[in-house]
Amino acid sequence: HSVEGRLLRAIDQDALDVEYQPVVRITDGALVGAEALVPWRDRDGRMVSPVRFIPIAEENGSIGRITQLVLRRVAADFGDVLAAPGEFRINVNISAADLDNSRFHASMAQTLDAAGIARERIGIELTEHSTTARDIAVSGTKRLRELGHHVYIDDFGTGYSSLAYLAELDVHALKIDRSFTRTIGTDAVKVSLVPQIIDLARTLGLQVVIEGVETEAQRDWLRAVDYPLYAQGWLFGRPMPAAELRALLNAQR
Ligand code: G
Ligand code: G
Ligand code: MN
Ligand code: NA
Repeated sequence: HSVEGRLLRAIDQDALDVEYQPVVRITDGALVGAEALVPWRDRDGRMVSPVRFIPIAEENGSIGRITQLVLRRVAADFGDVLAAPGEFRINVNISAADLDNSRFHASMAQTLDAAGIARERIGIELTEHSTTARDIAVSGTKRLRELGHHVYIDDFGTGYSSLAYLAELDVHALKIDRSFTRTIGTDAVKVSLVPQIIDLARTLGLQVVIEGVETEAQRDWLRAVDYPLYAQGWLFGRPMPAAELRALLNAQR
């Protein structure tokens, strides 16, 4: 059986895991949210990265079902927290193909409404991608924003978006890709780009999430930045099962 065949079977059997990576406020480490991720454990428990299987799912049209599966799981795992008053937010990744798909919008409405989850509590992450038709990205993100979602550009800095495009998309936040984070505190050329991206976000009035924070030195550098920053990374928590995230959440209250 091909990877594609096994992926389709995993979707059919609702056998994809959903894990949650904490998102914290950099100043005090407060848990403000989490990103839902799908680590697929193929046969023998082997991990297949989304980097490998998401493109397959986009190609064969099953990506919409993965997005639905993730949203349903988020509602099942954290519906009570998200339906109660609070700020805690869970982010899901969507594909450009979802934006253009009325079934995505309908099933998300149904899932969230059934669980009593307000749109504000679900963040939507969209990776900038060379093949995302610009008008679809602009109209699709506008629609999500108008519904109340927080919209994030994921992996910022690795894609193709121009400044004009960014202004036109009018998202809430940028997620700075971990390839930039890695260079904080080193002599690499890219080190200067993190302040530049933060300045850009400041100019555009966007929130910033720094991905891939692994060391205390990186965190300390980010703490010294004169702009409110949020972060994800192994220093704060790896992607974890829902029960573990819930324990973190309870410990904070
Ligand atoms: O977990 P890992 O580093 O392999 O994730 C790699 C990429 O896969 C990330 O950029 C992430 O946005 C993407 N990804 C993870 N889960 C999902 C998902 O449910 N849907 C989509 N479209 N992308 C996902
Ligand atoms: O959506 P996105 O591209 O951000 O996907 C997040 C991926 O990055 C997940 O697969 C997650 O396991 C991985 N990741 C999260 N935090 C870290 C980190 O601190 N270091 C590294 N190397 N990978 C991370
Ligand atoms: Mn993401
Ligand atoms: Na990312």
